[in-house]
Amino acid sequence: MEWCVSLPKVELHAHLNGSIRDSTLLELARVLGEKGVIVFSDVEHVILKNDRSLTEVFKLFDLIHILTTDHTTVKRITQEVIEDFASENVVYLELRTTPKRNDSIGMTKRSYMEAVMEGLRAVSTVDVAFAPHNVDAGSLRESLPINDACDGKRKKIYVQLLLSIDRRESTASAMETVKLALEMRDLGVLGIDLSGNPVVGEWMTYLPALEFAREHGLYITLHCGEVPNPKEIQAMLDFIPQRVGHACYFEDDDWKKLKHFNIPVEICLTSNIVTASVSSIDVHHFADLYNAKHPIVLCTDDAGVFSTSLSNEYKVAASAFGLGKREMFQLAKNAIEFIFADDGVKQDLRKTFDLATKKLD
Ligand code: 6MZ
Repeated sequence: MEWCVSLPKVELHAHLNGSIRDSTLLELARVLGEKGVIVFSDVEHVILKNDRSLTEVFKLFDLIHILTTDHTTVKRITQEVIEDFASENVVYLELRTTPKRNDSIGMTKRSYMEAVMEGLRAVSTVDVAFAPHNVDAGSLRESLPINDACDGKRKKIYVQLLLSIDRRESTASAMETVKLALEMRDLGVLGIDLSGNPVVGEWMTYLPALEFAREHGLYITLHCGEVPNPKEIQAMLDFIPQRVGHACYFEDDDWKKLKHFNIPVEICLTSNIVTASVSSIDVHHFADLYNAKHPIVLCTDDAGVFSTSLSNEYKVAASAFGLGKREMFQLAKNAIEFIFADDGVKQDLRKTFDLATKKLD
């Protein structure tokens, strides 16, 4: 495990509200319990529970969203989540979150995202770098913090943002999120994710917003095949997103299409096993995709909800599929090729991995 922690890693599928520390959730629940908004003892065991079905996971998200409603808390969790990823040597993080509107506390999708940005700026344990849209590699380097991960003094983590569309949203609401993402490109927003309870909603509802996003140059990743839904899986693959998440319920035609379009897959082992989207680790599609050299990247999904970390996901892969250190290093390094940031960032990350090769031998 120690080795997996010291390995530099790239995290491409992490939901902000799913990555919160249990201790923070409990603290927030206690405060709301004291205010009489919730009954703490009812909520405590839900937070600490380990096994959760997919249905229970989405109930838990409803609870988490009650706990994290206000701007101050959104800022806090963003800061903590970034610090947690950085502390286990994640060197590049694409953090995704659903912009939320809550009229009762004057929250708009934009003000929610501004709170996220404040959290990003509040990180103090590491240098946070991001690559604004349309900046060439040369000037990008100058815009980065002076301290470099390579100098051994302070760590650096790239943080880029993806805005999520929740499957409960209408076309208009999804469109609002895409427009917000376009407005926030200079603040490190690179793309759009479609997520939320996979048994809710219809692909055609989100399609206009996703097409609009693509026309304007945003990158797109879709939760695809988290439950059996053959028509939707085919429609999503025909859309040719830049990446898909999960791909648990794919059939032969789906694998063919995925491979034909060479679409990278964000693999979330612990999440898939805990929610029983895959019945056991030894039948997980990681093995087939890995052996076929299809582009894949190990991710956490919801490190808080599933009590995992990216280092742990590498450890799980190593023991389940017999990967050695060299294979794990290569797997982690390959992920650079599937990030949504530009070539300047990729080059910088390749250097970070090359330097780490010597230390990790
Ligand atoms: C689908 C998921 C998910 O956006 O509020 N989310 N959507 N499948 C999953 N697999 C278990 N895990 C998380 O983070 C929480 C939201 O991310 C999505 C859900 O919409 C959830 O409400 P944010 O920061």
